[in-house]
Amino acid sequence: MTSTIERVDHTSMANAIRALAMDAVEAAGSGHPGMPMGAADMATVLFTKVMKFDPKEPHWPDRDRFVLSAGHGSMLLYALLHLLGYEGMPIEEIRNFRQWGSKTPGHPEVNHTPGVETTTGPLGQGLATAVGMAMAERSLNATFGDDIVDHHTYVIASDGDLMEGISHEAISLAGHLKLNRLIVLFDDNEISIDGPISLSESGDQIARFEAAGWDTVRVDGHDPDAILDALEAAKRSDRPSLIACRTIIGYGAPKKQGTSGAHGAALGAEEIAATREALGWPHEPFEIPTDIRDAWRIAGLRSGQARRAWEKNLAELDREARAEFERRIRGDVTVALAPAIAEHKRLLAETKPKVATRKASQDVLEAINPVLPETIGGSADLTGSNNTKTKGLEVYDAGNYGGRFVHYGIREHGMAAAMNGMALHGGVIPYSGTFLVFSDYCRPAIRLSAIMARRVIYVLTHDSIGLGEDGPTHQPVEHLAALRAMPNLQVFRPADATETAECWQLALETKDRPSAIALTRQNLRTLRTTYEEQNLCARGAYEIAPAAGDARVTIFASGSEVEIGVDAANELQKRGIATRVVSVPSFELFFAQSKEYQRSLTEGCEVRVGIEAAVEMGWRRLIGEDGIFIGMTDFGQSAPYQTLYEKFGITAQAVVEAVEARLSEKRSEEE
Ligand SMILES: Cc1ncc(C[n+]2csc(CCOP(=O)(O)OP(=O)(O)O)c2C)c(N)n1
Repeated sequence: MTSTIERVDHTSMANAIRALAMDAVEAAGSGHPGMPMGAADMATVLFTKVMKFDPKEPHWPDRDRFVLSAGHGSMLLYALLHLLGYEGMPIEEIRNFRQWGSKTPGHPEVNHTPGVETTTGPLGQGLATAVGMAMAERSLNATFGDDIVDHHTYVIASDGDLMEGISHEAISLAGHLKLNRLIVLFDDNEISIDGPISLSESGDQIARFEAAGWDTVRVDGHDPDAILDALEAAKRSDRPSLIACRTIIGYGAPKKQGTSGAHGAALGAEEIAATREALGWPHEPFEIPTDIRDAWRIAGLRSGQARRAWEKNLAELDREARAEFERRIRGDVTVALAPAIAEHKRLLAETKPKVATRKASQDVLEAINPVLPETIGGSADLTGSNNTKTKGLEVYDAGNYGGRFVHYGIREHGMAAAMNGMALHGGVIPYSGTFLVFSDYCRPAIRLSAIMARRVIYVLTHDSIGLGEDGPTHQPVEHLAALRAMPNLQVFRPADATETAECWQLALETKDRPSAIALTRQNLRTLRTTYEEQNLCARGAYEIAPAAGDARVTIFASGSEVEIGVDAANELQKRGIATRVVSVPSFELFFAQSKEYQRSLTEGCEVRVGIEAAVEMGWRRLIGEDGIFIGMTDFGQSAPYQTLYEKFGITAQAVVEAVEARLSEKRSEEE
């Protein structure tokens, strides 16, 4: 039993969070006071008694991770960071909640606010991201041992987090993998925006988690002793743990607590005055009494010794292991990667394989994985189709966290979010596969990879009607455009084995952006027949086949359609029309080149053509309003792929005819 004094201290400390949350939301005129006020007790116990972290070193690799999955309750996290003494979190930042340029945006953003581990806001994502953090922790632990990697991932999740579909994927994956370092505190307040949860939910969350293989317990979320006991028990469990904390949303606000009125709006001056009264918190807005502030600061110092001990452990590692750990945490790959890619490209120039780019991707991964032991591959149950597993990669599972291949199951969304968690955790580089068409199932998590600027690599195979008989449900047509529309995502569509190797190199060397690599099911011939040391794909688009003479036509094409472009150019040149072919493995990288370089690819051209077995959206920027686009205008069909290309008119002959027709139109206009 804790003494009365300690108990009073806990309450005062929790009330400091409540007061900051309600006052900051009031000052901003918007925000969510209810969640932080309700979850203040569990957060106080977690951060003052359980978690290992050091506000002076927010990036200490062996810190416990904390994920506020209910990102709308951001003031909970900001109040904690302020009270614990994180640098860059003075009281002014709390006063500036939700304002331009503040460190306290509406929802927590990683990279922006020290101490924030992941961007949250889209409900369910934080929980699923935390699964990846817990996976990465076990993976690194398997390599570097308990002295270097030994921490937990804690989550506060709300009703909304657990109602979202992604939570199913996340909790079943975590249960299957027995991620016992993952501990979820469920802010079980039975309220969401529309009112009581009973309006839309009659399930049993505890039973659901149990069915997924978790340890579960229900506690009073305002009883610090019960919360602490549950957390201590969870740390001893051999399974992931759910602690359902029954709380009252807006705890302390006499009229609004326990109602959806406390969820997402300022409480109002009158209710705030009444809350101060009810909580026994007579202090001015944003004023924290010294003794309470000191208690929080002392809590922030709790792990200083643990961190220093860890630093000693790291210093005592043998030189090689230590350098490797530090390299992995920095995320540097180039020294090992560049020679492996160069050697692989030399081999391709000799063998000139005719392979699908998904197979070419596997071949280059065979060269990459042995030199980059930090890669963790996977597939959403399409391992044999995505070709993401290489020789010697053991399966990552509960019995072998040293494995580097994850069978994610048919959980694309959970997989993508888990990869975000791994990339955020650091020390590992996640890549994993599904069909391009199912990038839609990953999209909310891909968007977060892009917002968070993390190196997550999406291997997206079966990238067009070229997949053939599976038909329109499996044939992506709008997905490349949709992915290219996303800021900060690199979308690659390589045309042959050499381009595939170069795109992989670019994806791995780009530390601060996710990449999607679109790959074919069907075989493609080698178009890059000579070895070039330079990574030509780095320019996004480059001349892959020069014109015989001054080019009158430029054909831009990506992926499997580059060979159609080359065939069309050969035919046009036979007919006396000089044509260059430009391969476009990445729009984003091309548009980042100088205007001069961009223009050089169409210099002197009368006609520009774009070929991609997908919708036109985005292509006009390359080919202009009067360019010819050869691609898809509707969903595909079920048939052998050669038939589909014929029937949809994506052929060299169609290109030749369109170009000739355009040139003769132009001639007659001139006459
Ligand atoms: C994917 C997604 N859908 C909708 C929202 C908008 N939204 C924010 S909070 C919320 C309801 C939250 O209810 P709950 O999770 O119980 O949080 P609490 O009311 O306890 O704060 C909704 C629908 C969102 N943030 N993310």
